[in-house]
Amino acid sequence: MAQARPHLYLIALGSNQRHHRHGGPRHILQAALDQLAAQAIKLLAVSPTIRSRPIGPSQRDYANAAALVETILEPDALLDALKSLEQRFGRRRTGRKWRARALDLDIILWSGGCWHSTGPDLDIPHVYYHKRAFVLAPARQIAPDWRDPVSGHTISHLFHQLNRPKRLDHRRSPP
Ligand code: PH2
Ligand code: MG
Ligand code: MG
Repeated sequence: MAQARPHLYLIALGSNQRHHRHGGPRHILQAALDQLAAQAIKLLAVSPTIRSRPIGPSQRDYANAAALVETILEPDALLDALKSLEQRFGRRRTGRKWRARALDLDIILWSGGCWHSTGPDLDIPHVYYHKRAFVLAPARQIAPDWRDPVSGHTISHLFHQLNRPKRLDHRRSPP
């Protein structure tokens, strides 16, 4: 039987809570990567871990990283695998958006292009990633040339676009 062709994914990792066994956010990300690699999810590249200021209501800084992975799992099956890993790290689904979490694993890009599930569960490309330096900064270290299938821009371009100094708005009159 022919082997299913593996998919490539770019995954963003985040943590801003301690775990009773694994320790602080950096250790949690490392443990999560180890557990991904122990499943049928091959780590092709892992970025350095950065510390980032929280976006949203949570007060604690995050550890963020990105991983380029290869797997035969389709997007919805990979999402299930990532969700169960989040739960094993104590993540609870409370319905409250962006609360502090021990582990967040988001699918950002997929070699197959775009994916939209019927529910609100999964959109690839990730809806906000092009506005998030905590995703683009690690991602550009491992996949700078990966092109967003919607805009056609590379990760490297999106990162520079986000960090470009904002142009002054000359239409506004001085206060
Ligand atoms: N994740 C969020 C909301 N805010 N802020 C930072 N710095 N890093 C994150 O990973 C993060 C966030 C929702 O998933
Ligand atoms: Mg997230
Ligand atoms: Mg998430």
